[in-house]
Amino acid sequence: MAILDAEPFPIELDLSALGLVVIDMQRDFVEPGGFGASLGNDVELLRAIVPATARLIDGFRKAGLPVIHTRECHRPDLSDLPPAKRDRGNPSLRIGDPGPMGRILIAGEPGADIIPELYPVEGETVIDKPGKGAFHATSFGDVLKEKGLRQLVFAGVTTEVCVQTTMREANDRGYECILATDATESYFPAFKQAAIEMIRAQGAIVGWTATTAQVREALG
Ligand code: C5J
Repeated sequence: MAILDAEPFPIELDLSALGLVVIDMQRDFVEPGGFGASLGNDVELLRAIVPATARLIDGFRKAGLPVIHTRECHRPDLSDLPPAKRDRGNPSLRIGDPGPMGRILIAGEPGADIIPELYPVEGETVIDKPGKGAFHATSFGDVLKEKGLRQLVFAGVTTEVCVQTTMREANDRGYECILATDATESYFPAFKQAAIEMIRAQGAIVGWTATTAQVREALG
């Protein structure tokens, strides 16, 4: 057992049941020419968390603890893409359209893959998810059970969409969830801040927050 100096209060970590979930650190969200940029966002904001996320991943790898990566992406035939998702908003490129990094958010295309700096190593699980949350239409829940995990540290993008959705879904399923505040980012800094405050509110209603340094310290 180790104590993580988290907010809104410290949490005891069970290192035999702790894993890291890195959400959607894909080229389509973090690099120019992808889905995030097509929505008019400044992807540089998201790139800024790459060093902290790399340190977090490194800490889990060195501690021999599981790292699970997710990718938001769809089948090439778009059979798992509801029209309500494809047609929302007014992006310059829609999901499935050809872009500079291949078809936007399509499994197997270069843009849908994880950025090289944070690329999974052999043995790490990668979950392709068609939704914002990682549990919907995936094996994520089964993978967590198979690995015997009860506590999850979350990193990735974007804080208030796929990260927060997955964290809340995990919280409802009984997992203790911790958001690594410097290893997550939003295209809207105010949304990130609000998400962090929501998580910490009301006595950790949907989890805890901690910095990468605090998590690494607790990993020993
Ligand atoms: C979004 C995500 N924001 N990974 N996806 O569309 O948060």
